[in-house]
Amino acid sequence: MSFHPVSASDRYNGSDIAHREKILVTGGRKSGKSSCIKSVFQNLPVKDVTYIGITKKVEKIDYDTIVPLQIYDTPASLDLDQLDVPLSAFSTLVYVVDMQQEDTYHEAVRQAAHIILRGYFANPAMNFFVFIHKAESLSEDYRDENYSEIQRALTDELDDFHYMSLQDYTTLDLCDRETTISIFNHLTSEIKYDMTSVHDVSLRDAWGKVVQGIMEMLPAVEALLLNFTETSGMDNSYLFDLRSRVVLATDNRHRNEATMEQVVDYLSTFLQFREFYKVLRSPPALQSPDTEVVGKDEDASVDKDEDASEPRQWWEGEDTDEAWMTHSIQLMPKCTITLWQFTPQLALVALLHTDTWNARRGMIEYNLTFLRQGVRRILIEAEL
Ligand SMILES: Nc1nc2c(ncn2[C@@H]2O[C@H](COP(=O)(O)OP(=O)(O)OP(=O)(O)O)[C@@H](O)[C@H]2O)c(=O)[nH]1
Ligand SMILES: [Mg+2]
Repeated sequence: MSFHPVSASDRYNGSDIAHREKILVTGGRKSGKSSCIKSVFQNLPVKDVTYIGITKKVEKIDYDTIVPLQIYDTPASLDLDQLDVPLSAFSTLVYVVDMQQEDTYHEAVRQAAHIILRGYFANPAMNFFVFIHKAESLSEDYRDENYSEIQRALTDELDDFHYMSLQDYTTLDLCDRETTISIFNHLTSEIKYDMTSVHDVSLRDAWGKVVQGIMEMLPAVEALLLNFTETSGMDNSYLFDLRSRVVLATDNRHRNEATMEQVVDYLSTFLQFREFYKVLRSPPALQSPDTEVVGKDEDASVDKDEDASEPRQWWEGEDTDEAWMTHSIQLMPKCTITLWQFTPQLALVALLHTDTWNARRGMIEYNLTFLRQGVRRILIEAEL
């Protein structure tokens, strides 16, 4: 068993920030914006989110995964015109609403409608997500009620919005009722809502949808996963980003939260042994998650310049004879979970019947070779 280590030179050539997909994270004061980003993409332990502190200026978090990302963590008092790039540069907007703060819903919803409309005028293809956050803090009934209420309130706000107040930001004629109705219809069908909490799998699930929304290669990867899962007699398969534990693609069958939770828990537990693999392997050592994530600041540019002197993609310099990391464990008498690393960043996790695994392991691993090659080819082509 061996683990392909992630070294600085294995990473995407991230120095070209213009090619990063930009995600703008906004929301009210203390709604949980920084927690949502840092607990997933900077591996901040959940117990430490209370100590994050107020975000006073925009912080950019570069994250290398299937698509290189640049996530903007913003202060509550964000002025959209003061960003260092035009709003049109963002492919995705995530608005975080604190589900606990009923007294500020109205303000949050009003601000969300305004920001979403500005985003739409700047880039009509922008993806919109609303994280209705801190869900675990409310009882189940109350939580579902608030979740629906916030969605209803934002829809009403977009319906009643004084569109003409934003005329300076678009060439569309906002005096025309038909135009505003079509904007409203577009946004109500495009805005995706997720109930999230740093305390469970829901936040990673929501981020998975965000990243999937910007993966042009998603349908091709999903088709390969579906084919593999069906021909191998598996129940479910998930392509994970290893560091963030965000799902980048699935076979999209029998998907449910309990299974997701089980798979993410397994992966989290398994990844605690990363350092163990590091000891087994000779250098270059596996980097710790914190050092892999680079905030855009002066120090970071020094590292990046060193990388830039010898730009390498993740597939370059790989020893093709080296075995990929793989692992399997019988969770319950009838259920086995298996993991195969595909690239330094990605791993496939699959759930299947223990009988199937015992009887067909050879065939499954044979099929897997083709799946791995197929996924890697799609990713390499997307990079070139
Ligand atoms: N119960 C609960 N509390 C959370 C959750 N996420 C964040 N918090 C708490 O919410 C508070 C604010 O979190 P931050 O991530 O700093 O919020 P923010 O939106 O970045 O805040 P500002 O940058 O100051 O606007 C902290 O005390 C967190 O502990 C969650 O999922 N559940
Ligand atoms: Mg913050």
